[in-house]
Amino acid sequence: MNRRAVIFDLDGVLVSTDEFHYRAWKQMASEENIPFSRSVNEKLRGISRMESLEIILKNSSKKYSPSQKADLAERKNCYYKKLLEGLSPESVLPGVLDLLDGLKQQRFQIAVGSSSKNAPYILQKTGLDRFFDAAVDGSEIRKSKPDPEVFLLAAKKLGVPPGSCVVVEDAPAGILAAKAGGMAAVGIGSASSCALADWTAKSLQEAKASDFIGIFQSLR
Ligand code: B16
Ligand code: MG
Repeated sequence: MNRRAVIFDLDGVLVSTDEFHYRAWKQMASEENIPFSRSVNEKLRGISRMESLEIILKNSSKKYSPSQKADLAERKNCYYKKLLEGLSPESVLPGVLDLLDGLKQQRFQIAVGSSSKNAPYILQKTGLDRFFDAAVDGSEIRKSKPDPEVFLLAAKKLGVPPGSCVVVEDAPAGILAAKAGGMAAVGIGSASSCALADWTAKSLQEAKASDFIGIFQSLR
């Protein structure tokens, strides 16, 4: 058994559900007359649902009670789940399946580490679930990224030490989480300019299994 692992974030790395999060928050915010822009949305990558709501509500003049906040988060999640219904195996981002195949051929273990409570549904709808040796979702953790809990639990499930894991992330908060957990980090998309990342690419279309072998060799 290979004692090296690659742990993938889900939203924005394997599937472009990051765009669905944006649209669902936008709909809720518009209904509440709360300003919400793409730049605010960038701050929500990898952050839990309730923490995301708190960031959005900083731009609201109205004060919301805890139960009103729970209602807003639930409303957003309903809009989000409606968008998820349209997912299929074609929704998997370009380059992902080739990379997963390549990593398996090189006998890397592979896992998903997502802050999303919807991750199991997304993995099932896209057919990605059958590729992974382990998965951790938002319902299994108490602290979301930049805390390393989600990735440490994924490493534990795989039986691989954190120092032998590389995390692939689109969120600066996720890169911080990987580093806090003693793991190497690959930044793609929105995290492709993250100075803390050990390796970066615009998308997984640019990444090959051989790049990961190189990353592990450079860590020695
Ligand atoms: P949910 P990831 C994260 O998923 C998203 O990046 C973030 O935008 C979202 O708020 C969070 O999941 C919680 O998602 O509301 O579905 O539980 O990028 O860690 O895969
Ligand atoms: Mg993400």
